[in-house]
Amino acid sequence: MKKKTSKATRSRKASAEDTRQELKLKIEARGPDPGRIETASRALADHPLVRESLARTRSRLLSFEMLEPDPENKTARAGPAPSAYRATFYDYTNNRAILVDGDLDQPKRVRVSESGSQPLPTYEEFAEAVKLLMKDEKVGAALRDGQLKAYRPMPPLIDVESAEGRHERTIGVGLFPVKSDARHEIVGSNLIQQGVVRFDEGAPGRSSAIEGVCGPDYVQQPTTSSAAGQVWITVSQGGTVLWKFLAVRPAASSGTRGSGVELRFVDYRGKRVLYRAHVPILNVRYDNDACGPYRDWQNEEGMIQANGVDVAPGFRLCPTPAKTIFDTGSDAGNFGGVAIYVQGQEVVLVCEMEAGWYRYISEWRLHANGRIRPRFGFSAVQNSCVCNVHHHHPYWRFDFDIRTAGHNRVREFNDPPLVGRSKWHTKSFEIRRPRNPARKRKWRVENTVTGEGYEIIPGPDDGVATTSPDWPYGRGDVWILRYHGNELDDGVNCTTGGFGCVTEANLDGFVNGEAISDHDVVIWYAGHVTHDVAHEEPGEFGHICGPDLKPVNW
Ligand SMILES: [Cu+2]
Repeated sequence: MKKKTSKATRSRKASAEDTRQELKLKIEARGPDPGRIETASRALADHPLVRESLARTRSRLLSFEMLEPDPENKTARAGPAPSAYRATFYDYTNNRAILVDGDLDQPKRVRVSESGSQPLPTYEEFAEAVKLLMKDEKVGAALRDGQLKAYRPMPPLIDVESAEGRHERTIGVGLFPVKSDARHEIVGSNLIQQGVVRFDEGAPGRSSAIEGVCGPDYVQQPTTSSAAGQVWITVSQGGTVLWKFLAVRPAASSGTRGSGVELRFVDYRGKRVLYRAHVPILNVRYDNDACGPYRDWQNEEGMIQANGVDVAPGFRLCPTPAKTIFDTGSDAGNFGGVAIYVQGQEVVLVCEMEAGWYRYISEWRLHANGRIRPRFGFSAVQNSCVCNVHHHHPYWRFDFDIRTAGHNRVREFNDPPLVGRSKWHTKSFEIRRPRNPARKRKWRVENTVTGEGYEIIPGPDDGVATTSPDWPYGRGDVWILRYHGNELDDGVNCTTGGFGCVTEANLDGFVNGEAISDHDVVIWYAGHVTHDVAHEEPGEFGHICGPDLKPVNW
């Protein structure tokens, strides 16, 4: 009884505090206007140059992306959103991608080029691939009458060589038996020959489809992998502005394969903390290479449960916390995009992303006290691969600009000290550093002129690359680099190993001896998370990791 009273008192006290210090959000959409993009992308098919390229072909618009200046130009101010775009069509008649580069402000001027590269399939293209399978004499009937359920597997594209040695566009489709004794398999839907590719082993190499599967059921709902959407978020408390930053939805995020929920121009109490913070690299390695390894992508938004008001394309402001697959154990949702909500003294941004059967959570938590908790979560819907022990590796890129882009330096803390008595020492040149929990190792980025700084404190679940069972796949824990506008990601654009596809993070090449003290610095921070589905607690649907970023002398 006594316990109950004290609990009630505590909660009354807490709620009084919360009302007094309630966080207020102001959200403003940053262009371009979705209507304008829609109009431009529709008009594109009628442009004479595009018509010439796609005349008498079977084709589809795969993506329409707004482009940022490349390389990044930091001296440009955060003005209006860029108006340059790239539209990617796939021409199935000639098995090639058609790239159309243009500018919303100059609708008549476009540049058309062709490419032999294979863009990642979209949800709509996958749906087309399934439709094609429905016509197949072997699997078609079972798919049509619901004995087989189609799902999105890894890898998303299957290597099928044409007579001249080129890859024919072939979409991977998982076929899972429902109330039938049909075989579980992963097939290819060849959109060039319009036929089905099957494998003796039941799945293409580096993948698996056997009787045993792990993870919640796949729910076929649309995803979004390219769409504009960014918002300015201002967080204030009692009339004081605490946070101001730009949030970019995964479907509009930077990098070769997206970056998850991306934050830009992050200011705390009117002072710049980060120029850009994102996750441009994500990969997974299986023990004994049971499947994969896979390089993932972080631009495909899936569904979560989020009730609230849509404040901009891809953003929903919610009065209560949004729920992802980690909370519900369900793949279904009522919203695809980034949910924003306040939880206690934190503002939370969260989005669930899909890559094949994987479900990833990209989350940012910004506390009234200046603490930032970047988080990444790993889950999956039913498939045969994830029943095997595997290791997920997200790589955050933190482009700190403490007060200014330049005049930043990084110091490392070790307790016990590495040498002598000093627990702090300055990093003078670019370097890769291991996390070392035994020395309570952490890092501090600070402005050498004004003294403010932010600490990067490793999280308890972030792992250590060298002790991860898949070492050296993870490559490292922390890279401290001089800033370069053309080093926003490592440029890898393939999914699975072999055929010249190296899925490992390729960051070591950026470490080439440049001085970093009193300069513009960037920190890459990797997580190494072992996922063993067989040992998950009931109600546990994956793992979450991430460091804490904490202000000092602010
Ligand atoms: Cu996993």
